[in-house]
Amino acid sequence: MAKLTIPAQELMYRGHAACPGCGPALAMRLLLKGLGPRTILSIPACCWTVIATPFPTTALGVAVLDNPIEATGASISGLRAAADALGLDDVTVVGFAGDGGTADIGLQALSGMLERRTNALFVMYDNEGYMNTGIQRSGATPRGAWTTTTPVEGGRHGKREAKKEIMGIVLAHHPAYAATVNPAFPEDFVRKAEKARDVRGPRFLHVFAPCPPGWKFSSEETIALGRLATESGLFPLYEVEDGVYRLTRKGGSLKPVDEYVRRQGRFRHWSPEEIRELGDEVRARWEALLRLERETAPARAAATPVLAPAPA
Ligand SMILES: Cc1ncc(C[n+]2csc(CCOP(=O)(O)OP(=O)(O)O)c2C)c(N)n1
Repeated sequence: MAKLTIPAQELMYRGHAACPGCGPALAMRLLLKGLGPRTILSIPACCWTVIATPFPTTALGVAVLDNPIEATGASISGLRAAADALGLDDVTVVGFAGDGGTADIGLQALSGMLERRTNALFVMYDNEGYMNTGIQRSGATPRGAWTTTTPVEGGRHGKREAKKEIMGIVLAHHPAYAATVNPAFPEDFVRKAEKARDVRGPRFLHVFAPCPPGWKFSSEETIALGRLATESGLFPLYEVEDGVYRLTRKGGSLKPVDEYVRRQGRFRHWSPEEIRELGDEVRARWEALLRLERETAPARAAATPVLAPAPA
């Protein structure tokens, strides 16, 4: 059997306030296993502020700063400058925000941090909605999903617009490192967190983070749903380092998206036709990713056998 490579040290403790089966809670646990104790977290208003830090308690074994929802990118730029001024070179400065605080309300501060090449890591946990304030739609909510602000009644059919592609937005800033991670694949997650700790420059992780109350599935299914999301191509696992794409999980054919959709109450109103359309979309995106991997692969000169010149 393959050797487990997940560090034993826990930096997220019992007594936190997350819901049972919370994807963002698993995300934090695995992230800190990869990053280790020399980490400073900046967390904006989101579920995680409530989970970790009802003053004067904390469920985290690292330093935490609460910041306004739009300011995470600016906050970690300031923290990095302060850490550098104090000579704390070994400290990893991390922004940890929901999809609303990253892809919508926090987008300009994130863009600024990436563009200034701030030496810090921004982590977006994607529970696909403004969950802390009562399951409102965000830019990252998928098309057709029910939320409290995209109802399914009176001829309405959930969110009309497509999910915002945060990786595309981030990659347009040419970060030093960006990757997708999913708590259902913990070893891949921790390896990428370790890499995100060690690379210098602006770094980004996009975390798949199922939300049982928001997506309407039962809390013991978080990992099963996570596996389905990646195995059916909805949430591919890949990393981009200095512009080179690498899929970190592939092989075999993609599973149909049906089971992923059918397991969640937020998609209960979908017709078979809509599920088929999603399947087509997902396959097209998967093919595009495979193409990017091929096109950005470093030249394989070293692998090409070179014939020694014939003796004179
Ligand atoms: C400027 C501003 N607008 C709105 C809010 C209210 N608010 C607090 S948490 C939150 C939801 C954040 O959603 P997201 O970032 O996706 O994280 P999640 O709650 O899903 O964990 C909102 C809208 C706020 N704190 N500040």
